[in-house]
Amino acid sequence: TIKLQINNKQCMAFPNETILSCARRHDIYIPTLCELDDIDHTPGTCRVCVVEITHSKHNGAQIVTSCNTPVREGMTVQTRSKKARDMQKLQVELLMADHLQDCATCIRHGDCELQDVAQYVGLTENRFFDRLLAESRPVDEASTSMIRDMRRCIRCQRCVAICRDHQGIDALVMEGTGNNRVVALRDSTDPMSNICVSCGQCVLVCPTGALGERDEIDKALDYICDPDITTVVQFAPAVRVAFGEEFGMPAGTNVEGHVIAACRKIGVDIVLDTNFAADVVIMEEGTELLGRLKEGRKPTFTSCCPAWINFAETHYPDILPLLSSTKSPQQVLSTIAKTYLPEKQDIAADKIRVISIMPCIAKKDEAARPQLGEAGKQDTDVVLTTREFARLLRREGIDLKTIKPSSFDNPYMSEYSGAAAIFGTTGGVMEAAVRTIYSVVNGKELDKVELTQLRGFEGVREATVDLGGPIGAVKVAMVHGLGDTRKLVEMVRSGEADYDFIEVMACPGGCVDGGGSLRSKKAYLPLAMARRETIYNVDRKTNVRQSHKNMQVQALYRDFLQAPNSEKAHHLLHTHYED
Ligand code: HC1
Ligand code: SF4
Repeated sequence: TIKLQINNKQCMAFPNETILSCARRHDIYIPTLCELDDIDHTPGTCRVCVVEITHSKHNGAQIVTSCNTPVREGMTVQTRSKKARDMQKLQVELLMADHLQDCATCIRHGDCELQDVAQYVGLTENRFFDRLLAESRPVDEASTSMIRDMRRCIRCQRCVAICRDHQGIDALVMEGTGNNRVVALRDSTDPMSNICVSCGQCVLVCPTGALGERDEIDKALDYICDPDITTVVQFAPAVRVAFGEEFGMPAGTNVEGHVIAACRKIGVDIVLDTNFAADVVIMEEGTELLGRLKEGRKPTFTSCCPAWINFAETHYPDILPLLSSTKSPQQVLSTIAKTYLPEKQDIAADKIRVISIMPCIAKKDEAARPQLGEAGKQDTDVVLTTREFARLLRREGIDLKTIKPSSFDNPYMSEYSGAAAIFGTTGGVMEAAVRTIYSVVNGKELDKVELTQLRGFEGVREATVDLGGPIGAVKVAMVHGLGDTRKLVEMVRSGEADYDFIEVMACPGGCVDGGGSLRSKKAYLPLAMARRETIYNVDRKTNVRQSHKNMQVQALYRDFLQAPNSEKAHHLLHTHYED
């Protein structure tokens, strides 16, 4: 080990450890902006982490960036000396000068890492205020789901790293020189060659408001406030366990009742649950899978993750026939809300608008797919990310923490099984499907409904499940994160992998850490475990743990759809993909 002093405190460091890392282990705070420990990203570009080395045998006194300067035996470091503080402040001032300073109009206002460091260094004026520099940089609004505002970019390149190293997409590059150096889509001159799949992982790590979803809060409010419109809100399995944090509740708090109450308070007419539709998806997808297994067609890929669909369509169009044709729960809910619900509740179908709250930005792409609407009208009218929903509640003056929780009251489309609840975490769709398929094949329920082999956090997990009857043992796998997905797809194409059924979630951890979730500053995916534990507990506490036992789902088939994969069900609940 190496001995050194930081702020007059004796510290022990590992060989080659950086000053920043050693300081952190000794609970000494140094401001950082570009650096992100969770993804091992220390490009040293923001220069906010400067500290003063007051003594070193090798180089003497100097100011250095602590994120990429290694410790040395006998070194003395000051992070809060006047010189260090002045230099940190100057760096932040320079960053601000090169950044659009219209903070109040920014999607990250009040939740921004640049604002945090500006406060930390005590920035009270900016001598280099010159917004013209930043204003000339591009705002890319070409995507349905996200906006890349390069006027707010500080060139930390976290987005470039996450897309390249973790998602394996490599859609982002640095382009231009000097003040006009920005992050751009690879081949940005040719929109047709866009390889971004809207997974939103780059948004989760962006420290400022440079990357964000396309904000549709006003569109939602327009519908909610229109007395002629019946607004239906649905919210995703993961939202209820990944939303309370925004309002100061512990990670993983189940705020289902709070979300329902908040929706009613802002004037939503009908609150439904995406979980209900997840049960319907299992009925459709399970039946489809069983049919394919009987025909010997394999593997079948799940199709509820829209960034995965974007990925398959753009990167591996030859595998599209392997994808389940069942629409995602979001789309199933919207379709049923506009067909079945009007029959049951005497509402004019053409007056219904569906707003969904999703931990995902690719769901905005999904909602806009032409094949998921009728006569040019989207089935899902507005998709709000979890972040947008939080901003909407703040705009309406609602504090989730103080609201009295409520419960679902719709008798047709709000009940859900434990199988639906676990859709929100990776492996959940697979587990839910196995529970129902086993029952269909054997006429009895599985003894042990929890498929614990699929519940780790490794990128690819697999299990062999005995479905009994003529089907017998099947090999199933689940993969999350697009880097591992690419590897698995390559193995399927080369014949190296012989799975029967594969669940894919584009975001590491699945929807509990989707690209539309709340952003955790200076961290990447730290809350997934707490959120998924709550989801598993919801499943354990739910009376009904299999989709086919959901009474409202049974009523839907009895009164409306006839049977899973019936002609009507096929027409309403299935889709196709296009390369
Ligand atoms: Fe998901 Fe899904 S689980 S895709 O991860 O199949 O977003 O939560 O809503 O549609 O149900 C997301 C979550 C979500 C769909 C469901
Ligand atoms: Fe890459 Fe996903 Fe961001 Fe697109 S949304 S640039 S694929 S990380």
